[in-house]
Amino acid sequence: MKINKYEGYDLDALIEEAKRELGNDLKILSYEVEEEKSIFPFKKRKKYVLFVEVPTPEEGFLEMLAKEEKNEEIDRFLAKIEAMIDKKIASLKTSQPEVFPTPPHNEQVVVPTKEFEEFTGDALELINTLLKKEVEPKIAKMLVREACGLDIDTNKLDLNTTFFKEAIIKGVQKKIKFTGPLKIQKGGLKIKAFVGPTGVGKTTNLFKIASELVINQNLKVAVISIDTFKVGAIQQARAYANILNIPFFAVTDSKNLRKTLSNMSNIDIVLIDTVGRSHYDYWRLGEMKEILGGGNELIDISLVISCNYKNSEAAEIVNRYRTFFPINSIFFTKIDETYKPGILLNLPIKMDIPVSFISTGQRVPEDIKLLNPERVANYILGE
Ligand SMILES: Nc1nc2c(ncn2[C@@H]2O[C@H](COP(=O)(O)OP(=O)(O)O)[C@@H](O)[C@H]2O)c(=O)[nH]1
Ligand SMILES: [Mg+2]
Repeated sequence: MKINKYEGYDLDALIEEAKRELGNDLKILSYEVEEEKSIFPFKKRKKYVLFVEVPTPEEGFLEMLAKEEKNEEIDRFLAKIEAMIDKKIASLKTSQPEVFPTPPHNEQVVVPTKEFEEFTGDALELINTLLKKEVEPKIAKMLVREACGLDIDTNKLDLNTTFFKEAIIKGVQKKIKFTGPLKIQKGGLKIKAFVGPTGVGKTTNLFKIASELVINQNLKVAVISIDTFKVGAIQQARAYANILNIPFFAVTDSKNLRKTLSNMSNIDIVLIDTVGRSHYDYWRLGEMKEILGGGNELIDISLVISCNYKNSEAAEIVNRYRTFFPINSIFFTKIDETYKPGILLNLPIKMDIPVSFISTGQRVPEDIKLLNPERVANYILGE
């Protein structure tokens, strides 16, 4: 692989120069920012070094695919691998202990007496409330049971709490795991990556976290963007990193990730942003897995999911990502864009994955909250 190096004081100008030489479909490998030393502090300037891959005709297999060349051989091979992955996903699904039907999308949810005949009174009322928020029936029953006792008159289950909120908190405490705040030690290099579909809010929320760590916790943070395809996608992340004045690197392969990580001796936490792909895009996910796997260090992976996804869609996304990455936690976003946030209960319970944060709007850095049972209950009840 041939690499061109561009040095200068204006990063955008360097990118433009590289584009003029190598074409618009530029593949930036990495870039470095150096504070130029000067005896006059006010004369300090930032110097950028940009490394760009020079495209060659004999590219690797993945690059070839990236260009979407029509090649029957490759198409057949792809179809075969996709079938294998589908089979793997299907086996994962069947290994789930239960099947959870999705409730219909209508406002007027009537509790069918047969399905919920074990409940009475307020318990039934709460189930109705949960179904309206698109909590799946089995999940609703499972949660409400945790806050019930036997009503002697009817011999059925009724709430033993005064308020719905208390009942939901009880259920959530039993059924959902919470990661709690990020545990970062000064000097101990922690690596956290955000994966998930395009547009869910990975980049903006990564920088909400980065801001909190830099500004309030005084930690040394670096950001690495893994972009396996388009260069334009890193611009937004780079802009945020410049605002926070933290080191930012863009890498496109595992060797560079390893190299970049090995130079981070004085960093407390590295946040890795990935460029979202369709979860049906096996090749991009495969590439990303390869790059993330190249870091050697243990990477804590958060799957970012928008609360306005349909339940079935979200489950599908989790299953697909799970075949590629060990998902340590779910990071919910866009709670402000839905008034039926049943997904907050359905997904972590069905998938048995801990939950971490929730993004409550577009503002960086303030629109983010750590999830706990009380917050989940508030969002479900719309408080
Ligand atoms: N309403 C709302 N918008 C959000 C939230 N989080 C992110 N966004 C917006 O969603 C869009 C995509 O975000 P981005 O971070 O670029 O997504 P990415 O492709 O996953 O990196 C941006 O316009 C964000 O401002 C949220 O919690 N609520
Ligand atoms: Mg992004």
